[in-house]
Amino acid sequence: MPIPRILFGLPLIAAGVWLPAAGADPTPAPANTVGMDHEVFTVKEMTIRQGQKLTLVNNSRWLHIIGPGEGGSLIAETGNPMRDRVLTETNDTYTTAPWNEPGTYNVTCSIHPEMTVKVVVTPCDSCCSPAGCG
Ligand SMILES: [Cu+2]
Repeated sequence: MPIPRILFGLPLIAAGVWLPAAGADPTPAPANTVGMDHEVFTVKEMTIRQGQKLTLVNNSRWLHIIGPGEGGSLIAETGNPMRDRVLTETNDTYTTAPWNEPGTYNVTCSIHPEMTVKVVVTPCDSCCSPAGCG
């Protein structure tokens, strides 16, 4: 009696599920960045000044597909410089374009709907332009 082919695939599936949990943890995300652990951003909210960029760091061994939106739904937002979804792998870093419009925005992960970080962009004072505000 031949051995069913599925029995050869099961160990590979099990390895794909459990191997990311093995080994040393990746380096934590630096200060003033948004880290990504397994199924969570390391902060719930990040405040930046108008004209600043935002850096997101995947400090987990799991993939994340991040973009504008909330609760795992990627939806373009007016004023949110993230236009497309971005795939981040272990130790990967992504820096957005400048956030030029003051307001409150959301960034989420389409793989992990629990992952949403609020980005608050505060306006520059009248003393400086957005380029010099950072
Ligand atoms: Cu994710």
